[in-house]
Amino acid sequence: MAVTRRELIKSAAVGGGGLVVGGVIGKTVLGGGGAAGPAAQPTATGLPQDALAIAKQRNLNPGDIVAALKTYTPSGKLDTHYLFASGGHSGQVWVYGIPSMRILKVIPVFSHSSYQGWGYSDESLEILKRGQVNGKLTTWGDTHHPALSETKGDYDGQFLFINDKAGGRIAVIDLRDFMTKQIVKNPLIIDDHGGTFVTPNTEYVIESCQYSTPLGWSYAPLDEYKDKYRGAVTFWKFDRQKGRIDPAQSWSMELPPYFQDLADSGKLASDGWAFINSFNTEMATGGDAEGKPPMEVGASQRDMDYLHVINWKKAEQVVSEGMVDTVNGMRLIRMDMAVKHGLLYLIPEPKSPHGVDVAPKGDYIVVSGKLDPHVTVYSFKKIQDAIAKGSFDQDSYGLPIIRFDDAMEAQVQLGLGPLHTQFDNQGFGYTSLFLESAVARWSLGAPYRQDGWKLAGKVPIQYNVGHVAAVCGDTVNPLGAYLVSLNKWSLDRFAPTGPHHTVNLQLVDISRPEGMQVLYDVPTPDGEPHYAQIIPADRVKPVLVYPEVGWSAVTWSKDPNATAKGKERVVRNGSKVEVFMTAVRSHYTPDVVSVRQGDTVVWHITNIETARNASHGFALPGYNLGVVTDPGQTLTVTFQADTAGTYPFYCTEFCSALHLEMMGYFLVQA
Ligand code: K7E
Ligand code: CUA
Repeated sequence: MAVTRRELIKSAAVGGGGLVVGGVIGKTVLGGGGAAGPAAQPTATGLPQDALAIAKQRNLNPGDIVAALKTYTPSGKLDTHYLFASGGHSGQVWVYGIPSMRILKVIPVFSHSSYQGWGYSDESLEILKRGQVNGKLTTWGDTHHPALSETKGDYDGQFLFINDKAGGRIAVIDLRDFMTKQIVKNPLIIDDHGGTFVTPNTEYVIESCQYSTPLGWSYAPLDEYKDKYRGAVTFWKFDRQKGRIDPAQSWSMELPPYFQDLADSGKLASDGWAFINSFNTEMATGGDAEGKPPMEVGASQRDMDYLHVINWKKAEQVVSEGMVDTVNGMRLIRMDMAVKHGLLYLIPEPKSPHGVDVAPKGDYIVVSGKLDPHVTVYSFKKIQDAIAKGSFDQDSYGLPIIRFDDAMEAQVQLGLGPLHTQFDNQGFGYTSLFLESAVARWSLGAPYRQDGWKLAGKVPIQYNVGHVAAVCGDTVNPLGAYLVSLNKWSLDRFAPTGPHHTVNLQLVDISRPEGMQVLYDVPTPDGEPHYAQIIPADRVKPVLVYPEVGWSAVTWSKDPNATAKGKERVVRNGSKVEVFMTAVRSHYTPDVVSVRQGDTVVWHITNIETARNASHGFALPGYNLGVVTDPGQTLTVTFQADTAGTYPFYCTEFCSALHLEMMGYFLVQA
């Protein structure tokens, strides 16, 4: 059955409803019946201009054309959603637009950014220094799970948090200017994984450990693992007014040395609770060179690991009553206290669990075991009933174990290697199938849907999906429409670029009940993303220029070192030279700065522009310095003028026709 030009035009007009997608894939569907316009091959002067001829020449089938129509975003039109994706071991956060999948921004977080001067200005260096690990300035990170701030369980578009698995750190990004404002280092754990997840009003940002060590990562031999090694979860208190985590109001709970994994916060029915997976409840410690089982074998012997169920509302009370130890300045609820006050329960969970995701109403908790073809659904009500009944098993640390059958609501067979689940507005869950390279759609039982717990369809993805993200897909009001699959292997999807392959994000249309459709592949710029979140664009309200000229992006107020036009100066005080400079198209004032070798130079730069997009860079070759000031912004760079010489400085942002002339001389006299 060939598709005629008339049908194509109709399908374009209705956005896909007029065509059966997939039904005609693989056949010659375009240009039949003499409908194929004039030039079906590229001409000497370029591509054919007739739509049908282009489709034929590019070998596009109707499904491709529908996908193009759903994603193509004409020049000047804006995307309707933001995707905030972890940048993996780039240490950064990436912002994409949906449906175009255009990359909009890399937000520098844990790693230097040459482009944005992150890690070179005093302000950004100070933020990175707060996150140093073992006193070492740590300039890379492994970001895993971004979390948008929430109000009543919905994304509010104000802040974004992200963890650094490698350093056990949490960053706070302000979405007024998409800039990192704070990094905190967890004083108990050297690495993390179950972060970041926020409680429904962003009271807390949750971060839990991955690989156990003695708390504070002090030395202990591995044969003392059971006694000395521990896991932990930290509830970082977020001060929304200040836009910062308040470490003094934060607290932690000691956990057994089971490798804690993904976490999620309760909401609505389960508000006040948190859930954390674990693996390696075997407490394997490796030693394959000494004839012990390799780590991954030792850690996969048991059929069940433990879901950790934490009553944080009650724990908060225990903390406020002072029933805590203080370790490295962090208030810590010990395991015995947690048991005594009913703060921590375990529930068996099958086969190397990875993702734990709370359903929109907070009533069900979905766990995926990597080696189990099912997702296991626990009922929060059943968990509460079991706790009330008080009949538990016990682990070797005396922690109460709720019996599997007492808490389990359903198991849904989905396929191979289920990892992570998101939700839509139709009562469906979407679970990534890592081994199968597919995303499964499955129906939730009542009160979500009447058709019961069952698989409802699959879409193949390319390839080996980790997380999936749907629009508001982990909130109390998921919106459906789009899903992004964050795939680990790209294999053959892109023109080859050597042995190191990029990671592949795929946009999937989940709006149609009859089936999901992959719409678009996009390679990542740098690093392997894990989780992402999607928010409607109109919920995010960034400023386009800073509120006043002379603005500090860190304090969000007038910078005391701001300089106005006409007030530029160089102030010498002994061997300290302070420069108060303005930048505006197309000059710096002053444009000549002379110092003596050995002087300390404190260089304040104020971009006095008020025009959108009028950023100015400041590059100082020979001193490893490059920063960027955005319209209205003031920032400072401090350095030792330790090497005599002649150093032209210049603007790195092509800001005007006389951009190349936007330069000056920094003279260092021996
Ligand atoms: Cu599955 Cu860090 Cu959430 Cu990677 S984790 S995929
Ligand atoms: Cu300022 Cu180029």
